[in-house]
Formats: sequence, structure tokens, C-alpha cells
Amino acid sequence: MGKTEISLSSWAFTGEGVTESRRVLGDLKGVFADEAARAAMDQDQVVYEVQMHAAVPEGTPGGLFLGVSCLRPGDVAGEYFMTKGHFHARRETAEYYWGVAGEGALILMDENGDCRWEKVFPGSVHYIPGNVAHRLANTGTETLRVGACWPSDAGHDYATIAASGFTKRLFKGPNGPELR
Ligand code: PAN
Ligand code: ZN
Repeated sequence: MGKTEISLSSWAFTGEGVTESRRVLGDLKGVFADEAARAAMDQDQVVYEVQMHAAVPEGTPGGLFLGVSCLRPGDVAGEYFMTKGHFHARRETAEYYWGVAGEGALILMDENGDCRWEKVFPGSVHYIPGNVAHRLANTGTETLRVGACWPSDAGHDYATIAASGFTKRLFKGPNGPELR
């Protein structure tokens, strides 16, 4: 593996083994409560990008992946821009997140459907235990940047969330974010 570097201010990755993926509003059909409002917005608008460094192939037992999620500010009818969210395919696998820039929320849901959220800010550290679905929301006015480290054999189960969602959603309230 050759040289890979991260910016210590933005956690942007450069160099070998770095891949990038992007989700626009058009990729997020059915993700927000108000689907009609989402469908009426610019479908090419970028909601988030994920950069990751993969030193081993996806699925390798015992390896790790390192990434950064960059989530734009915005909302769909008062529901903050957020990631799709997922359980890990290997449910018992955990993950670390840490805030790099911006203001946000880490929304967590266990397998009983119990939801809670943790405030994400530059320097915040979040341990996501196994068997817990996770998604990020941008509650601020600038891009939310969040570092992540997860097992290379964790995999992503998006289907469970696509089918039944999170039991609660994060909306803009008069006094800040409200989980409803
Ligand atoms: C993160 C997420 C990233 C994008 O790297 O994959 O924030 O969210 P979605 O994968 O839900 O679209 C992570 O949790 N990896 O396991
Ligand atoms: Zn994850």
C-alpha cells in the first residue's frame, strides 16, 4: 500500500486506496417523511459524500476501514438532511464516529426500535455498539464532516431501514432538533 494522507482539519483523504461515493436527493427516494417535498426539490442536489480508505477488500475478516462522511446542510420539509442509515450486515459489529466540522446528530436505533440521538460537534466521539442502526443528520448551517472507522467485514444492511425506517425522525423545532 502506497502513501495515503488525510487533512487534519477536514479529514479529506488523498492518495492510494481512496474511494468516494456520493448521494444526491434523487438517490434518496422514500428516505424522508415528506416524499412529495423531496420529489419536488432539485434531484441533482448533493446531500452527502463519503470518502474511505480501503487497505483490504470489502468482507475481509479482521480488517478495518477508515472514512469521512460529508453531509450538506439542508432539510426536506423541516426534516434535516441525513444519510440513508443502516444496520451492519454482520449485526454484532461496532463502529466509531467522531465529529470533525459542523454541527449534527447521530441517530441510533436498537433492534427493538428504541431511538435516541447524540450531538455531533468537532471533537465529539461516538461509539456505535453492535446491533444498532445509525444515521447522521446535519442540524447546522455548514457541511457536517464526521470521521468513521468500522470492520471491513461489517457490511451494510440498507434493506431493513428501507423497509421499515427508523421509528423516529429528527426535525427542526422552535428550540432546536426534535426527535419525533
Ligand atoms: C458510514 C456511512 C456513511 C453514509 O461510513 O456509510 O455515513 O451513510 P449510509 O451508508 O447510511 O448511506 C458508516 O456507518 N459505515 O459503516
Ligand atoms: Zn456503519
